[in-house]
Amino acid sequence: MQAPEQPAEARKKVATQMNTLVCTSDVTVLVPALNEESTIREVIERLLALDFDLQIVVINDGSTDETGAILSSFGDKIEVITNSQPGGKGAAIRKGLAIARGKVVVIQDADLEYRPEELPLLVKPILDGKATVVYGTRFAHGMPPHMALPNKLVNKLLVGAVAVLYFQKITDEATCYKAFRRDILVQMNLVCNRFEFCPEVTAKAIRLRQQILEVPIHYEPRSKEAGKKIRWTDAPEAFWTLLRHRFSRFK
Ligand SMILES: Nc1nc2c(ncn2[C@@H]2O[C@H](COP(=O)(O)OP(=O)(O)OP(=O)(O)O)[C@@H](O)[C@H]2O)c(=O)[nH]1
Ligand SMILES: [Mg+2]
Repeated sequence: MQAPEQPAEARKKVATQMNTLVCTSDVTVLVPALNEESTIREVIERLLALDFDLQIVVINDGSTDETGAILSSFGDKIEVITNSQPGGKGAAIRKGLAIARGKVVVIQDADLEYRPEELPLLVKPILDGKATVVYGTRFAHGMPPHMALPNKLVNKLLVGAVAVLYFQKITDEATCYKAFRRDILVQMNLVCNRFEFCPEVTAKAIRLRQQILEVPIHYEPRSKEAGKKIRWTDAPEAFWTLLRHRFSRFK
């Protein structure tokens, strides 16, 4: 099997977009949020405490709890996109990306599975020009002890699928903590709606010949009872997405 090819046209576009991008913040943080009243305030407060010129964009999709009210209390410190119906995490990220102004775009979930204080670990290599795509790996020191067995298994299989399909060795494909130089993410022309965001960006980053730099991060998994929305049905979708984007054309 041949290594995935980077479309020549895509390569050219990346180069030209770098010269024309409007970057008014160092970093745009996209926060997809669906009924996250128990954690959203703390997530935003901890993001605001970071020493970066941040644009924080929260995409609040059809939350029926206090998420919207809590977000309003931050006034113009953050930007909020509100939709009446949940459209999925991937669709939320696409909406947020449309108004992103940072040189770097990074995803922060609205729960506290990931520590906002670790965002600089992902963002700095891109701001310093040392990387274009950075993933926070949860598995640098083995599997997190509180992760459920099926999740451990799926994570292992996803990494295996990336190795087999794309000849790329990474340790954590499904991590939420992913940062991108914005022009690269825009170049991917994302089509995801739900949790296929992760496999789609992994596939397209590799197709665009971007080196994925991994940095170790901490992870505290939450349970379905605590609000986790991803379901086992998202696992086959993830594998299918990796396979589909291995061979499909994208502009
Ligand atoms: N705006 C929006 N956010 C969503 C939707 N579904 C999930 N989210 C948010 O996406 C984030 C991830 O959802 P989780 O349920 O924690 O799933 P997870 O297992 O952590 O999934 P990953 O982030 O892909 O690792 C959380 O902040 C959710 O609130 C949606 O339909 N719309
Ligand atoms: Mg989560």
